[in-house]
Amino acid sequence: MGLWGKRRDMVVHEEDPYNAEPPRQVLAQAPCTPLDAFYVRSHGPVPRIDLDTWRLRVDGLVERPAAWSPAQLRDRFEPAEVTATLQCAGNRRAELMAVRDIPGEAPWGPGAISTARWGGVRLRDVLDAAGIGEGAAHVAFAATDVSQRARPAQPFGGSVPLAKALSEEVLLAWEMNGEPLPAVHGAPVRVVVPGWIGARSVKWLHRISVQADPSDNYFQATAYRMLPADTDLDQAGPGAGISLGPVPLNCDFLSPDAGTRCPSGHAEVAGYAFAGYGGGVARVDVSADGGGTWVQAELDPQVSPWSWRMWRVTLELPAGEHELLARAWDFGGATQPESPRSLWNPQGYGNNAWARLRVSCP
Ligand SMILES: Nc1nc2c(c(=O)[nH]1)N[C@H]1C(S)=C(S)[C@@H](COP(=O)(O)O)O[C@H]1N2
Ligand SMILES: [Mo]
Repeated sequence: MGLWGKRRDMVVHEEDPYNAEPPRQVLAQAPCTPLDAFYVRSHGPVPRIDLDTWRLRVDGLVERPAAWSPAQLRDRFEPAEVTATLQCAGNRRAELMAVRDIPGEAPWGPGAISTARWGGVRLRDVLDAAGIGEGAAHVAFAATDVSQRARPAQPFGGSVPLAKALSEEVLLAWEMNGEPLPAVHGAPVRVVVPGWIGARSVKWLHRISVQADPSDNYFQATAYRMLPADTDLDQAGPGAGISLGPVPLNCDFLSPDAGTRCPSGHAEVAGYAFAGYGGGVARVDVSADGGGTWVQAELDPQVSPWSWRMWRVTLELPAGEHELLARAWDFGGATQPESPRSLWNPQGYGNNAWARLRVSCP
């Protein structure tokens, strides 16, 4: 086993803090990602937490501020489960970096995305118990891990608008695929905000604050924002650009692996598509001729409105090198942009261009 109980074949972008994604083929194996393969994105070291004294505080614009122990959370609120895909805003950044360098950021491939059956309680129930006060518009989450990457160094945090926080799919989770939440994924309790970028699903949660404005944490106010391509990062202050929330429609290949040979001329091709915010994937097209013609992939069931959808197709390919393309469509008839060129941004977020994969058939 590798670090933090992960597979040895994880693609490790950083050891400390641990940042790693699974190989494509491993993600292809099941709609829920095994815990030893689920990607990890952390901005600071896994914090040490004393469970005897740990309390989850709920404060700010609430009528009844509270502090809950893990046992009290379990006893007081109804259990809830949601199967949801988590995707980092930096997923597929490597393709943006091929357009133009993005210094200081990890070159994530297509695997900064994974799916789990999350278990815990609804954030809404915990907020209801506190009683939302006058002027409330955002719910901020504060964690205990200190990130040296933030300016100044500070614990990780973020927020979501009150309406999302009160949606039934948003959980305070302590189980993943029926197992206790592993330390590296945020134990004892993390937030899970289905359909939103991974950064809003705050791990090692210790404080929930209801407030009038979004969190002023570095990872909400400065990082995880979509900036115009010509922005000078040294000049852009907090609040610049678009605060990332809902995940844009995306898809990628999971099988075969990049560079695979398919001697028989049949290529069994599979991948994922994720309509984070759109409620489901309606169609996936695959092309072997640069987008001249497209075939529609077969779609596996949509396990939950908040999960990705696996797809597969068999292609007959003549001998030679091929570049395969894939693009998903949502139920609104929207599809993905063609090229990462039009999406490049200084922090390398939100690449959802058509997926590309090279295979060779001798
Ligand atoms: N406390 C804390 N929460 C965090 C982070 C972090 O560094 N610290 N990283 C965020 C980001 S950017 C992502 S993509 C997800 C990744 O969750 P995972 O490591 O469980 O896959 O956690 C989010 N929550
Ligand atoms: Mo992320």
